Amino acid sequence: MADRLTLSRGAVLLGGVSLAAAMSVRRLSPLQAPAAASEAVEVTLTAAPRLFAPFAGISYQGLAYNGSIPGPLLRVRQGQRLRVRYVNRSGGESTIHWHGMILPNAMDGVPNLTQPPAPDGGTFLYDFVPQPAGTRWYHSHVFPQLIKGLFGMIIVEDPHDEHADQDLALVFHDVAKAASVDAAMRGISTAPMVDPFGSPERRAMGPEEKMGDEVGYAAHCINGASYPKTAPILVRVGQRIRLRILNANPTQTRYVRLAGHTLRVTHSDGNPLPQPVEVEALRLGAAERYDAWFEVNKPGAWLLQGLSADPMAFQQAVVVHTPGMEGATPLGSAQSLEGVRSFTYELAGAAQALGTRPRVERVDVRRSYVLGGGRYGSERWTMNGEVWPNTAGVIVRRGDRVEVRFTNKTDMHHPMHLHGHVFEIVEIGGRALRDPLPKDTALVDPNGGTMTWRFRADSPPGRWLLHCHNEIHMMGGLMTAVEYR
Ligand SMILES: [Cu+2]
Repeated sequence: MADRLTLSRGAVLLGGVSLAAAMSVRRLSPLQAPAAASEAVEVTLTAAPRLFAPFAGISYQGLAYNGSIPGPLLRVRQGQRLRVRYVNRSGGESTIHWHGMILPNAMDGVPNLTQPPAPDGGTFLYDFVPQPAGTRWYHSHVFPQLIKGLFGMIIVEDPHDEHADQDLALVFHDVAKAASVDAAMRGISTAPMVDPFGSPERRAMGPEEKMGDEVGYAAHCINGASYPKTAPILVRVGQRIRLRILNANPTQTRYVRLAGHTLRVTHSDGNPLPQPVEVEALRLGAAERYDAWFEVNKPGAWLLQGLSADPMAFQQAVVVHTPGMEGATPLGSAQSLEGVRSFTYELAGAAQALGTRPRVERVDVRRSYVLGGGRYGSERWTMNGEVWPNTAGVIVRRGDRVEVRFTNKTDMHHPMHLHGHVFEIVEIGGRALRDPLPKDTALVDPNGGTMTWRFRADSPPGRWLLHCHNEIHMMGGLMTAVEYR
């Protein structure tokens, strides 16, 4: 199939990929020469059905951008304009949401809220200057197209970033069992919880608790392939490697570990951390990203893995090896988090003692949401007892300082996502963060857990969705909006 990324005069295309590259770990091209302010990146993205077979015995009728799951890796320099001509041949209405971007509301890609969806066979032009810099992503905002494969990573290069010997994009994604998606939507799924032992998700559940809302997955992938078909990453002793990791799973949290190494986390959801944190494992809620670095100190072969209690979890792995070690048995990690120092917001934000409060600041708009619902056999997931579109929004004026607080009365973590803004986490479970964490998606703890965000309403005016990024919960009503008046 022809590569449908197209160029037009005066435009540059960075990070374009061929279909063949879809099956390998994509090595990002080195930084390009700075582009002139007048230059734009022009891309055509075509969504269409694709049979996806990452593992023997798995043949999944999915959807793909330009024939590839995940979609092409897009790469632009800070300040460059991006023009994406979206050609929708998905078989239904569709949009593209630019997750983590601050952009004109009409470019945000929410069907019937910010734009009329492109009809099947139709097109839509997305035209904006991607910002802020960092690791972001794009995906359909029409259910269940994200679940079926319409997602990809977009990187906005920051000219001030530290040098990396290799800069690697790793999209963690999974093949959902369609019947379990339907059952989860009705709250009667029999798919088990697969979070690893020692994880907060596992600890939140009672031993006899009936789930009903879990989605089951038939295959686990990184960049379009399952281990052992994932393309290995060749590294050299002395190199410093930057990993940009996205959890594109529509419902599950992913833990990621590189055997034999610690990871230095520098960015959360593409935004620089107050200071880097050293951990043994990353924790990524649905839609979260982390930039994590490691140094190669000795020859060897190691597995970079997604951890879960799913018996097929081994599929989500790639081999990282030094020259000559491609035949060696790679060192792996146990599928457990017991005794493992994994990333937490509290660690990265230097959480203070219980009972501390975020620093006093003028706040113009304050909103509290109780997250509820999700009982066995129910399809309702609520905010203050209501489901979208009846949930009360956050009404702001441009320039307002806004505080949003969540209290999660359900027994599941919720990856809450705000469109069009970067917020700061300032409080978790009654502990203030000394260094507020800049993010666009954050997991709110269950069973009465709290989290407070602050942000400035200085994005382009419009209606910006605020919702759970677990697709089942979002479709069950766990959604509202920040509205500029
Ligand atoms: Cu949720």
